[in-house]
Amino acid sequence: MFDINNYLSEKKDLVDRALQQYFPPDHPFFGVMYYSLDTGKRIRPILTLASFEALGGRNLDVIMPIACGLELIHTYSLIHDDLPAMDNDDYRRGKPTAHKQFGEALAILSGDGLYAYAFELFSRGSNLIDERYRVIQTVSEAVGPKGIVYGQVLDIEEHKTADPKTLRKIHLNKTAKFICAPIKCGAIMARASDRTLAVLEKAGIYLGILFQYTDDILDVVGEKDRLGKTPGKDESAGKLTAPRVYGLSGARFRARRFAELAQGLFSSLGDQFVIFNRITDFVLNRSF
Ligand code: GRG
Repeated sequence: MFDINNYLSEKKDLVDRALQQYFPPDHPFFGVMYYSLDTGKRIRPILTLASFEALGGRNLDVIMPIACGLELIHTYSLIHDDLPAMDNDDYRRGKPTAHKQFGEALAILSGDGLYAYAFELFSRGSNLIDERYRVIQTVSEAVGPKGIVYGQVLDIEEHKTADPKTLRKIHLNKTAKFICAPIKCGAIMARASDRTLAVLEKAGIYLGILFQYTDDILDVVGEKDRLGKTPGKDESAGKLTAPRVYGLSGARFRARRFAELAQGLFSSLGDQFVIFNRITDFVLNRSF
């Protein structure tokens, strides 16, 4: 019987092994960069592998540098998000944040290094050049000023009122675009049609909004000290979160609705996308 937890754990192991290969211990700064990369659910690279495989992609050598590059960018964003000038967090992924471990300067540089190294990985390989170009275009849009950087700018503003439209803008830019982009990257590398990419674009955004809903909900009701995060920190810092705008049960209701919207679209792409419905269920019900 198919078990989503086994699936995620097998894919995570593959990603973890590939990441280790990209960070050989002989480089003097790779250890610092790898410190922050060392744990995590690996959801973004798994989404890339899943869409690549759903569309018939088989060659891991083609997709792994791209999947792992996305994890590098995600990790850079976490390191910078944790800095004193931003969220000022002491723990991330169950251990002291990079700036607590190495000081601010090296933390900033390790984020910068991960970000640039990701693009080196995206451009590795002498085949599928047009597809690689589209991957770079897709990722840079999702993580730049039209994506997570803008989301972060909105997120660190003080929000005196619980405005649903602003919440939607934060969720879309801070999180959803960079959940959607990995799905699209896998599809691009498998040479998906424009029609499939258009459906994945919408489904990926719904899945990404759902991802941030469950993150906001877990901030309120998650296990104490979830991987080092202080429960309720976001709400008490005046952040705009789904439970603050809609209440806990309203946020849960809407999360289920976003899951259904994503699943309807994934289902429309055929049986090979059923894995995305299981991943969506996992995101909806996750406890970490
Ligand atoms: C610094 C440009 C810049 C952006 C930061 C990533 C981010 C934007 C802020 C971190 C806080 C946050 C809640 C971001 C939304 C995305 C998100 C839910 C990140 C956590 O991702 P997971 O759950 O983490 O995939 P792991 O550790 O499992 O990889």
